[in-house]
Amino acid sequence: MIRVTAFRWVPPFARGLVRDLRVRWALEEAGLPYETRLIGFEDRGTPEHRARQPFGQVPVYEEQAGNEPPSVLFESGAIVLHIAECSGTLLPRDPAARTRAIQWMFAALNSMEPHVQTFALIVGFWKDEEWAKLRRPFAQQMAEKRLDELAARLGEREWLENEFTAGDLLMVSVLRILRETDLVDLRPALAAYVARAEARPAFQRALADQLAPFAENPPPAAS
Ligand SMILES: N[C@@H](CCC(=O)N[C@@H](CS)C(=O)NCC(=O)O)C(=O)O
Repeated sequence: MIRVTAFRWVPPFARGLVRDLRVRWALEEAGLPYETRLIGFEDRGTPEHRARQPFGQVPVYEEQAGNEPPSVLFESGAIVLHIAECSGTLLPRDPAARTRAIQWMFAALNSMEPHVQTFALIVGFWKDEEWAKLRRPFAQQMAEKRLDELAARLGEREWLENEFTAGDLLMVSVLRILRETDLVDLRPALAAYVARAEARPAFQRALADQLAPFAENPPPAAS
């Protein structure tokens, strides 16, 4: 039994971006069924949730065989790697190609995501803050630099390596954070890369399953 912890409601700007989507997508690519544990923002600090996710975030991944205690993982990148390793999908069999795919997973989370996330927050969440207006030009410069470098490497390729891997899954997940900006669309190779990945049936199923509870659950009562 596999269980993924996700939020039962998030505001519209976060819908389709919450990081459980990466895990759902990997599970769909691997053909592994799962159930969800949906939590509210108010549950982030509970001892039960902190025991599974020390930072109070989502996603959490639980795997349980029979009555055994579940094995629990947090960090979307680590979870996607685990799913890829256990399922034999999303990582090439050839050892060198496999290591290169893992290298792209780190590149997505370590070299791209910090700049992408910072810029997206500055132009979205914090856009009216004075400090954000001052910070914006450098944040944009850094995000664009990384995007240009990625676009140059991707070139005409379909995927970062010879086949779709967990590296592409995470890289596209990171690029999607910029969906409210034109930074990806301004780079046709990246825009086409994201569109190719989003067209995968596994992504479409994962996205639909993340979005469904948001329509069914009310926002938390204002405190
Ligand atoms: N590095 C973590 C980041 C997880 C993360 O940022 N989760 C967000 C949702 S996308 C969250 O739970 N935010 C609520 C909070 O930080 O309190 C991962 O990739 O799993």
